[in-house]
Amino acid sequence: MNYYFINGPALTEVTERYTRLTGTPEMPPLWALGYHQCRWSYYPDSRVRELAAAFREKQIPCDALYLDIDYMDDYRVFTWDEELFPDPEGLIRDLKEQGFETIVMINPGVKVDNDYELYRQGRDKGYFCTRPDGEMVIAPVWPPECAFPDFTNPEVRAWWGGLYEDLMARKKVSGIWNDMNEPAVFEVESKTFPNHVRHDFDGHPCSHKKAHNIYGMQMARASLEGMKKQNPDKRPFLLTRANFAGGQRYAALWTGDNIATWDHLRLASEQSIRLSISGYSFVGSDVGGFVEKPSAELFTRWLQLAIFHPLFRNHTMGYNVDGAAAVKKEEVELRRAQSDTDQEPWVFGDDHTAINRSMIELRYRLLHYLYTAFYHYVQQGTPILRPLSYYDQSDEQALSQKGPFLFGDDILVAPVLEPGTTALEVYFPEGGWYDFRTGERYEGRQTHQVEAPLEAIPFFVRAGAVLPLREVMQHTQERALQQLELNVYYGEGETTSRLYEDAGEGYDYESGAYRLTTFRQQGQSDRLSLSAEREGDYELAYAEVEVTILGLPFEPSAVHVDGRRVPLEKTADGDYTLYLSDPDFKEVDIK
Ligand code: MIG
Repeated sequence: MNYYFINGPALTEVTERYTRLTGTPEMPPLWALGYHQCRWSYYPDSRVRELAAAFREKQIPCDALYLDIDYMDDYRVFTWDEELFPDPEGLIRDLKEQGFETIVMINPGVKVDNDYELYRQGRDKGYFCTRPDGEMVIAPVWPPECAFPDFTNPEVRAWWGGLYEDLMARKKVSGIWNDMNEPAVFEVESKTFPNHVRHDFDGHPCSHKKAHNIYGMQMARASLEGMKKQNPDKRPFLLTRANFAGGQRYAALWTGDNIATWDHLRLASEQSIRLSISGYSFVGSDVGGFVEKPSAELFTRWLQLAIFHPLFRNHTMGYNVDGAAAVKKEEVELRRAQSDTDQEPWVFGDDHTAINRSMIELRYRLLHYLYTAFYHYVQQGTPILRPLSYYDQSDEQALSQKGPFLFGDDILVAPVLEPGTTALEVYFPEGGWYDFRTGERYEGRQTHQVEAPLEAIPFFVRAGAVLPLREVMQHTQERALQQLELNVYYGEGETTSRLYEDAGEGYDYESGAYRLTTFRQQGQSDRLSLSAEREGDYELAYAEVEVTILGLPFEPSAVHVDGRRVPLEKTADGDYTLYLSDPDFKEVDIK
């Protein structure tokens, strides 16, 4: 066993160095940071089309829809049920035209069936896991008898990766969801393989005792490599349930089957933060809870928390029975008629629909900011979610804070994790913090009471920060950006913030088509100057920048942008707005 000691001494640096040691992912496609809608399962295809239409009709932004196991023909991976989905290409194309990316599930268990080409290939080539006596491991998962590819064998990984050709290159799905890759096995107490199962382990044969923890990660690796090969110009999106240290290079992760309770809401927050400081930032929970149906209040609070989780996905088990052998489709339909387990953002009454819509819109407003935080994660290993102790580890009060957390460098989130909440006591670490909703400023190293009515999640922007805001769209690629908004939060002394932009898809950014802006703010009692330095040559779609200045401690008399005097408008809230027609501005000076 090798031990690594990492002496930051700053906590953020410990995570950064650990993450660089075990690896960072590539930039995700921008759409993958939008809102995702899932359930077990949307079928047949007409229901998926209705779902897509409902999002657009109700004007609730959404970028991705999922097909859970039922789209397959009798749970045979890499096949389609021809009755439920007679024309997958057509469906996926139509969804794409409406701005939805399709993500489909692929499990490791391969149905034992001599009429199934994939099974025959794996069996004949000896690609499935075996017992010490050389016999194949056969166990029940969705199909009653499954064989399991040995993903620890490089040849098997290459084979498995190649199987994605039809899904990726022909049917044009945008993402893959790997589930049950612990590997999960039904009807045994351990819920997984016995220890004696053999693995290739990249040419160093060993037992499952050694390979268990990396089995799921090697499946994700095989999937990602295959996806990249099929569509080399597109950024892949892969979601996995099982993974291991370093697996953040291959896939996003969700926290598994949770329950629609307030306890699990708190766990969703804690688990996501812990994963993030363990090098794994592309994480989130099943919003609303997987098992059972949340109350309207719990659902809204969950959605509000998840705005700040890099993976933003609503998922529920619907009418199915978890962990048991397959429930017959007719029975599922019967239960569907008898009970209501729908969990889309509009099923909790009109008041909640309006709140839920505005929360998802808020996520889309914050996408530039999240994308920039993701860029730092990819470049530096900087965790996107951090406990307050990461902000100031010399602050004892900050060390003991459990609820509030940091989202990127400049935002402090105070999630509501209890029913009936209307206000929260929030401890603020060093510095000044502006309530995003009202612009009110709170001083740090103190506890303040803040409003937390159902329709809003309290979050605060660091004094001195420049927060980019994106216009709301129904999906990330609805239209070219018309303008950029920048909220400048006055802060004393010098502060830096960054903004990363690129095409949000493809790899041109690797050859310079990106734009990294470093903003420097200098705040004095009678003057504010903001400079912008840029790197990269990505061509922006927008030509206008709207700058809003909040918290200015003096009455300004003159504003200059790159030496030229420009007008400043005072808003109803007492902030100041100026419009710049040159997104390449270098210097804003306010006196
Ligand atoms: O035994 O594919 O965690 O997200 O909906 C359940 C059905 C199998 C477990 C996953 C869940 C998914 C479900 N799967």
